[in-house]
Amino acid sequence: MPRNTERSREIFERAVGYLPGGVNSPVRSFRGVGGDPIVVASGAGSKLRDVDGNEYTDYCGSWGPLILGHAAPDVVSAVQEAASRGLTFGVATEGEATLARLVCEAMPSMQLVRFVNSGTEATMSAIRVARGFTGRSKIVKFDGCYHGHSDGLLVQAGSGVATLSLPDSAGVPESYAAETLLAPYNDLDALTEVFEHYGSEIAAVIVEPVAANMGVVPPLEGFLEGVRTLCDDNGSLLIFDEVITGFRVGLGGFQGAAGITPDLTCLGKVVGGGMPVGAYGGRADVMQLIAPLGPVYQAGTLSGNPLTVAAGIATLTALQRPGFYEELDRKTTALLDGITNVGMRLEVDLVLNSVASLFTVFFGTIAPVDYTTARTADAQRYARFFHALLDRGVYFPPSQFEACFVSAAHTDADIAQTLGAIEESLVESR
Ligand code: KE4
Repeated sequence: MPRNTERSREIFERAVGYLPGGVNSPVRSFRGVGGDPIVVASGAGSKLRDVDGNEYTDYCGSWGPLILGHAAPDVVSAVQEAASRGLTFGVATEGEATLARLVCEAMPSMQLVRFVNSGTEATMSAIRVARGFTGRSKIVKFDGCYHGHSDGLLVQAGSGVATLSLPDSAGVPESYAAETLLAPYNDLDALTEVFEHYGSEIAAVIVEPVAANMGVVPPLEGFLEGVRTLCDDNGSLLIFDEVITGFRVGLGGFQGAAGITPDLTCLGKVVGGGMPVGAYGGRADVMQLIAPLGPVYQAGTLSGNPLTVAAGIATLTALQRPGFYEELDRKTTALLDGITNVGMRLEVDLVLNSVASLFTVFFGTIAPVDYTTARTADAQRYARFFHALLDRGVYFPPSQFEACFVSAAHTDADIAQTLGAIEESLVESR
């Protein structure tokens, strides 16, 4: 029985008249999978409900923040209580210090932390303070990693490794892009070559410790340790972009799980419990350069706002409950084992990359280790699979090159229903 999409279509057509592409963030337009986007009316637990009344088990989770699921009662009531006392003051509040303490206690490498309103702001600011601290201008990022949309991070590879990058978006001056160097993810030889050419000019390397914006691509054994060593040997700072992995893979982030200490860390998503958030922090001697203490300027009207802080405190408090992550991992393992088994039984070429409750189903035979191998995945097959799932009440991210998320709100019954939908969708999308 085809889904009724009448109201979604009607509302989206109106939105297109006022919003570029009808959306406030490109990936919501379904351009990656084709077809008309759904328009959501509400969420509760593991479920999304669209304006036509269709219900979906949600594995996109608003791209990562919703580790507790939609409208988690403790989070909603914390936000409602905070809102009843005022939405914003532009003055220091106790909650900011409380959330900062929870973050610094969870990730000891973050000796000081500053809250902002998006992951983009967090990475942009971390890069600025790294440049201020080192007095250097170049930064290194990895192909396929995404750190938000600040100018210097929207770049594509130049003619080869150790060449200056080129803009990957209109509106980014070549001069800005030229301050960014690129290397393939998981490729220490290439990064070594970049440092051989530019080591003394490199302020920082920024890396997703688990890449999740080319689909999920975990670090190979020794990769992150090698990046740490190259930074140390060249006087550059190491920035972990844990906007996705922070509080997702464990209370201590991926740095806690891997036992690697970055100089700076960027957070977002989970730390704000679904409210607009970003955070950056790290070594005190670096963060003390941030205004008003030092010469690196960064500011924000709604940074650390009471509602985000209330949602963040409620969320991190829930994450501290004994067994939280073990239960999340148990459910994720049940889902992934099920997908693997049905894929084998149906003889479908699919590969699962996963870390904790983060995973991607790649259609292909190669387990991606970098952007080049990730792009060999069959995005058209994924698009057909996505829509077949949608028709069966399961919402995966509308792109082959994004991550799926399991939340504490997903039940064993959800997992079982999802596996049935996946089996039928794999057959339908051949
Ligand atoms: P925001 O500015 O979107 O809050 O965060 C930027 C960002 C930074 N670092 C990492 C590792 C990220 O994944 C992101 C944003 N993630 C994307 C999806 N993977 C957000 C979805 C969107 O752009 O609408």
